[in-house]
Amino acid sequence: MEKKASGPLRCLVTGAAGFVGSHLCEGLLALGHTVAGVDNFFSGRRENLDPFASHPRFFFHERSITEPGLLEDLHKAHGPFHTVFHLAAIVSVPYSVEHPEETYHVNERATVRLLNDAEKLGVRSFVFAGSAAEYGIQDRMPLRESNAGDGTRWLSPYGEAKYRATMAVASRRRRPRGVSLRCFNIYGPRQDPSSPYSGVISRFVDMAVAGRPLTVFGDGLQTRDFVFVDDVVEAYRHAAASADESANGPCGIYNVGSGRPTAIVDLARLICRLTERPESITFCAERPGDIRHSTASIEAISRDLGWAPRIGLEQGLRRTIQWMRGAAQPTGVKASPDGDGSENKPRREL
Ligand code: UD2
Repeated sequence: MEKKASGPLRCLVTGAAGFVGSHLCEGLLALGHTVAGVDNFFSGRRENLDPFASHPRFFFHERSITEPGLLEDLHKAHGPFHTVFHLAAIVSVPYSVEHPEETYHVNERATVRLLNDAEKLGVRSFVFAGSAAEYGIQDRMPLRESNAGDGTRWLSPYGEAKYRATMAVASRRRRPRGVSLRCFNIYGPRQDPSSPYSGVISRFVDMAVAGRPLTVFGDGLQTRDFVFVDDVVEAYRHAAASADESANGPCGIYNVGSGRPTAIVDLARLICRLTERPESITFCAERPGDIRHSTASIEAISRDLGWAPRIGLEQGLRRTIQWMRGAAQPTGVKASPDGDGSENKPRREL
């Protein structure tokens, strides 16, 4: 079923200055929507807002999602929101281990309050940034949405808080319709490579561009499921559009990944090749608490929301490398398909 055309909408994006949030704002603005963005710069970066900060349909509020009455204030200032995209969170897993109470407060309880306020204010759709961390320790791949449950052994307060928030979001069927996207390893322009816990692709690209050896932790045979940030933006738009469907429709939890495992050592070799550097890889001690494998099943999201990733790993890496080298890349949602045929599927998006 093709989605009926929807006109410009008013949206709220929390975590607007984050890596994914800033791409989402840009994509929504490019489609003609009005965007109110919220960020307290705890981990978001002001420069991420630069490409669209002065856009006439973008309104920024430096506030925290933990402030009671936030949504009501924004509703008063801008009028009713069609969709709340809730991405603001404590995003560092090690930080969550050191600050569990703060993590439950921000990632779980503040989400539930926003959800309740969204209901009072008649928001149509509430799309939440869930995480692959919700699956905790698992043996069987690929991971299906039903694999996380109350008996899951989480590796961090981050994973547990995201799981609980996801369950609260997904229980809302109508006004707002709640959807949680369990994103796997997202990568792309604007991902900050500067911390030891930054995404492996941002770190490897940074090392390769600087001419340093790439540091692989452990034997490099551990696998991850990498998904390009523009594809994630499209998944958010598809999820928001599902608010227009029946309350008895599909469940509200979806994995967002490529559906394919990539070994970390293969990733390192590919990045060396794409940056035209000699293969220079240093094997270091395994990272404590590292999971061995993580691959998404993307059956549910492709069946229910008509979403499939369009940017293959090599293409996404090229764009990330180009950005890291300082060649400003147009980002957002105008990416050309990667030739896997998914561009021909019916797509329902905001
Ligand atoms: C991701 C998320 C994390 C949490 C977790 C849940 C990111 C950045 N992190 O952690 O927040 O949701 O999933 O499962 O998305 N590696 C190297 N060399 C490096 C850096 C990393 O070999 O310089 C390895 C690392 O040991 C791991 C893999 O690369 O095996 C991926 O590491 P990551 O930190 O990018 O992501 P991950 O999946 O551990």
